[in-house]
Amino acid sequence: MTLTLLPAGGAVVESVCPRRTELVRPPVANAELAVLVQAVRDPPPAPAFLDRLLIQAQAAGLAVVIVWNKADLDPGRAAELEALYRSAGFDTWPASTVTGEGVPGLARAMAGRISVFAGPSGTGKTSLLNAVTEGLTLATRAVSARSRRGRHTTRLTQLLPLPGGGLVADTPGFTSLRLPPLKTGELRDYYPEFAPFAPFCYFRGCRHDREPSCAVKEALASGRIDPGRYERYRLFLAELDQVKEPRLKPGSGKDE
Ligand SMILES: Nc1nc2c(ncn2[C@@H]2O[C@H](COP(=O)(O)OP(=O)(O)OP(=O)(O)O)[C@@H](O)[C@H]2O)c(=O)[nH]1
Ligand SMILES: [Mg+2]
Ligand SMILES: [Zn+2]
Repeated sequence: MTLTLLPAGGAVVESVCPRRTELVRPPVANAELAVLVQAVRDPPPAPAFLDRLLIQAQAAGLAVVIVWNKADLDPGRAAELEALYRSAGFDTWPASTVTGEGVPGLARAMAGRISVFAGPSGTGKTSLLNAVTEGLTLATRAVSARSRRGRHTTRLTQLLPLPGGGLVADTPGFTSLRLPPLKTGELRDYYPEFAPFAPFCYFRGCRHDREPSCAVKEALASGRIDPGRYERYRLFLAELDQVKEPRLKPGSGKDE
């Protein structure tokens, strides 16, 4: 959007730029990369929320990276979480604003692009942004000593220029997110770990739910797909089903 400020106050919208991408939460248009920040501890990882963010960002056409921040507090856990989401097909790494681990990689991922940070309060989004941007000192605040949760320090979404080119939106933390309005048959597209197996399912339109001879469920049974990710996938399927679609009737054919 281009605005012209009027001398008497107020502004006129001169033009509205096309929206190439659009996220509902955080409400940011035209971002190319979603940087999804989770802490390994304080606050604890929130996998169901992370999976919702992954679905939203991919469905909106953004590239995604997952950063496991505060790796200094539990390096072993950071490595586990990285391995889990890497084997699911995502670009992910541990980070720490205390040791500096993962910060150069983040700077490289963001260079020359429009990025948006998203994650729960207190995970260190603003701290990471300060770490990648020399001279930037946005306010950060310790998590509550009692609840180990963030204190909603960042209150506004703001777009900042990066020193090496590119823009980044720091955003307020949040922890709940509705799924985008997908058909149940579209949800599987946002699970890269299903892709190698899906062609071997008996039903071409298999949702990897209750269908027989499902290669994804076979991969799950043999430990090649993470059970937590799969379980949340099924909960999301049920959620989408409830929102809009009537259940398919039995016997609707091989190409359902
Ligand atoms: N141990 C450790 N603490 C960190 C790290 N990164 C950030 N913190 C601390 O975590 C607390 C929260 O950091 P913020 O950057 O304010 O978190 P945020 O995600 O921006 O939080 P909101 O603005 O509320 O959404 C601060 O006390 C930081 O110093 C880290 O890598 N390791
Ligand atoms: Mg913040
Ligand atoms: Zn299947």
